[in-house]
Amino acid sequence: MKLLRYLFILFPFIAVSQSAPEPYGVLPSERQLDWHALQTYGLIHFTPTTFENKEWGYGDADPSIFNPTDFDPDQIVAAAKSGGLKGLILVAKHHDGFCLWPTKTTEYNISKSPWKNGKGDMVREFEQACRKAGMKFGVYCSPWDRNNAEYGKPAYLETYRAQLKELYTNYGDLFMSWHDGANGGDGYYGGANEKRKIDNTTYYDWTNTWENITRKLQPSANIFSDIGLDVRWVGGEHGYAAETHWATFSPEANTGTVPVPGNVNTDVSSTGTRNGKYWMPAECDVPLRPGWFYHPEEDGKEKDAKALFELYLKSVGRGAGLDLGLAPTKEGKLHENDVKILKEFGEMINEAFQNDLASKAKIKAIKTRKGYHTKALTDKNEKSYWATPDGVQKTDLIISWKNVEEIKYLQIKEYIPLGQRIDGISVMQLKNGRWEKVTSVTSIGANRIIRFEEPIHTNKIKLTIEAAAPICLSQISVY
Ligand code: FUL
Repeated sequence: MKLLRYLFILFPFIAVSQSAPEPYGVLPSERQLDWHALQTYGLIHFTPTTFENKEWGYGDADPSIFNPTDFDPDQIVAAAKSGGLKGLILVAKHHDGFCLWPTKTTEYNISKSPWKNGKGDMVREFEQACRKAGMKFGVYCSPWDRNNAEYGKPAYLETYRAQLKELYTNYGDLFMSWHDGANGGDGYYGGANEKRKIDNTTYYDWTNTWENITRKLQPSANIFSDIGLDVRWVGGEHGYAAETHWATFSPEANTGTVPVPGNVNTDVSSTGTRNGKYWMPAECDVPLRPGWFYHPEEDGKEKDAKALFELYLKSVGRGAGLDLGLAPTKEGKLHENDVKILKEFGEMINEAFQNDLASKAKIKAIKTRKGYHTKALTDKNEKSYWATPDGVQKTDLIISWKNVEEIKYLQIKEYIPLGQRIDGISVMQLKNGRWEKVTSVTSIGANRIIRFEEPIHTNKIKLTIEAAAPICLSQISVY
């Protein structure tokens, strides 16, 4: 205490930090913050459906067809990693009902296949390959099961829940439990070969499954579906979010009044809801190839690295996540085209965002909260942030350099633990001694990458930021 008093006498100008800004609106959980940090990950489809050369197995494929001759999870994981993917979700069971692990819940599983003489566990092998490479691991277990005789009846729900429990208890911490909304229709159903309809808003009783099974057994797994709970579906499989993407979302019902899984108006999922009820950012899922499964006739029709980079800017660059579908061939590895594309995609990202001009810039804010300096914007520490004083919801940040720089991208990150606060930013450049507008954007959130249509050449940029509460930014990068 004494020392502090002396310091004040000696340096009366030392300002005491102000308290942190009050949080604004709904906030992300720790598990969602971890998800935001990943940005890109992959989704692997590899089941008997691959061997049938179909997109949706009917549920009648003989397990004997599942026999990859050169299964190489390390090759798949390494290729994904070279593309900058930070985790992989394995489709442990697709709509055909075949379980890639030796489950006790159904005979229709990997132990009945010739692969490793029925002694294999593909979920385990993918999991271990991911862990070895420092990648996160998650699972997708399709609720629609075209093999199960009980599908559509209450008994099947117990089977499905038992499958989730097995996946949640035997494969370590999962970063995601992925759930899709394709439900009911025709199928094998234990030989019935018929059409079965279910009411997907009630049949799966998702609230109980997620609260009592997923949250209890995998508290750090993000639950993905059309209605979250943690991450919402973007509403299409094209791989991008709307220009304005709010991480907050108030789901609207498609029909009736209650928005539950399977009854969400996905037209609003891409944009989300400003000041929405839940923190529920969008995931943009999209396959690298035309389909989710490998089809030899689609060799050469993969998205190229440039197309993936575009999707990256329109998903990750809008504060959403990118979930890229990867489809191993019948051999059990990725096709050489896919490997090459992933590598090029990773290189493109590294090249575009390697030389951060903000680190050698001077950043001046018109208004700064005491103790929340602009140097936090370039310290590469997500936990530190620059903020404005209470009552200041609009201010300018000026970024300047000694010399004129060529600028293609501007990256801005809000300090989201305190909520999504910014409504919009307008960007100006100094040109011939005058401020000239370059562009303006709306939502910022976890990450916004602004690409200038043409690279700009200037030694000064001005950002005019408007927010619904004092502004909190954790990072500014310029490339
Ligand atoms: C959809 C499924 O119907 C597709 O087959 C695929 O698995 C995709 C990722 O999700 O809902």
